[in-house]
Amino acid sequence: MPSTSRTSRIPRARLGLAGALAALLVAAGAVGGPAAQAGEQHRPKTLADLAQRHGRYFGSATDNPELTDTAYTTILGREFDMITPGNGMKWYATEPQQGVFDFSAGDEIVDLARANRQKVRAHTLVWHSQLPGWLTSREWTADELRAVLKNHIQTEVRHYRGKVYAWDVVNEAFNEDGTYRETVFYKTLGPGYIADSLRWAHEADPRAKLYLNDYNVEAVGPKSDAYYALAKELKAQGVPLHGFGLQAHLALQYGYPTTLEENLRRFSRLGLDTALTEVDVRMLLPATEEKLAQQADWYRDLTKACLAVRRCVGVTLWDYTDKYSWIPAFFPGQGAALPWDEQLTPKPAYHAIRKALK
Ligand code: 9MR
Repeated sequence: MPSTSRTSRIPRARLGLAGALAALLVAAGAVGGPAAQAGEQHRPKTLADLAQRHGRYFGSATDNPELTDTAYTTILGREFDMITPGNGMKWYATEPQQGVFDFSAGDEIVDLARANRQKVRAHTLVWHSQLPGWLTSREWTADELRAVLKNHIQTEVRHYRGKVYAWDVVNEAFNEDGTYRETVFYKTLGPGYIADSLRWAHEADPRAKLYLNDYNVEAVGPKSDAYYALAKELKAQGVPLHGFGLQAHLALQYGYPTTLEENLRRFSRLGLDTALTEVDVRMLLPATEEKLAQQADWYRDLTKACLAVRRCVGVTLWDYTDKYSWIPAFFPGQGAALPWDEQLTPKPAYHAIRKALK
């Protein structure tokens, strides 16, 4: 279970007693003026508050360009206790030239998290996508690429040491059929690049929870089976793997992954944390009342699946509002995937998540 600096992490019984006492004192006029009376006590519970009562977090991705939108950052800072940079910690951003590191985008998000007393899921160290040109535009020998990879991982992880809760160390390593994706890392270094990456990251920050992370792994099937087999092997070899991230980019037209809970549970049994790391539920546009209701049911069900499995530590939305969703640009004609609409108004999905967390 993640720890957090938020006051609501105080064990519930103590908080309950303290809260009751405070309420009594306020009611008796002993402490606080009108502002105190109108403030904290009547503050509606946020998704983070509700999730924390289950020992879980509720998070959102965010991205640097959005941070000038104060209506957006107000909700981001209020509702969530975990944030993830959507792009700022990726290789193209952090090592734009070989050996030249730029952590400004990631730092901005870590600083924001600190200001809002949120934790950070850091994303991502080793991925075939969003790599810098210097890496993709030439051939590497195994020795060269191993050195490049180790240096990238350790420099970045060391930079954020003690500042992030978890790392998506390797992202999207498998194909849909459960074979290894033929990335530059796999082709040059073989499958051992995954264990090596985990070991290097662990050396650089022994306290960070280290994850493998992928999409289309929510249901039991060839791709999640491949992760299950790999995780089992890595655990048996003593490789520092702590969690499995299920991105959960779902689409109404493809059906709900009904084996999600069973799948989470089998990874838990391996001694791993699990997390839903990039949740969105897209639909074919236009969004109708019916589709939004179905979407709400899916958000409810995935939240409940996480709550039902002890080692499922939390849920992260892949940004919280349709205003900043990646979906319309990648899947033309689809969208409306998140619990807040483009005007930052909560949708049925938001209320369904709240209900699931109660
Ligand atoms: O949200 C990210 C978007 O802004 C980028 O353009 C995109 C590029 O592929 O990556 C998005 O995030 C991805 C994440 O890093 C890994 N899983 C899939 C996400 C959606 O593409």
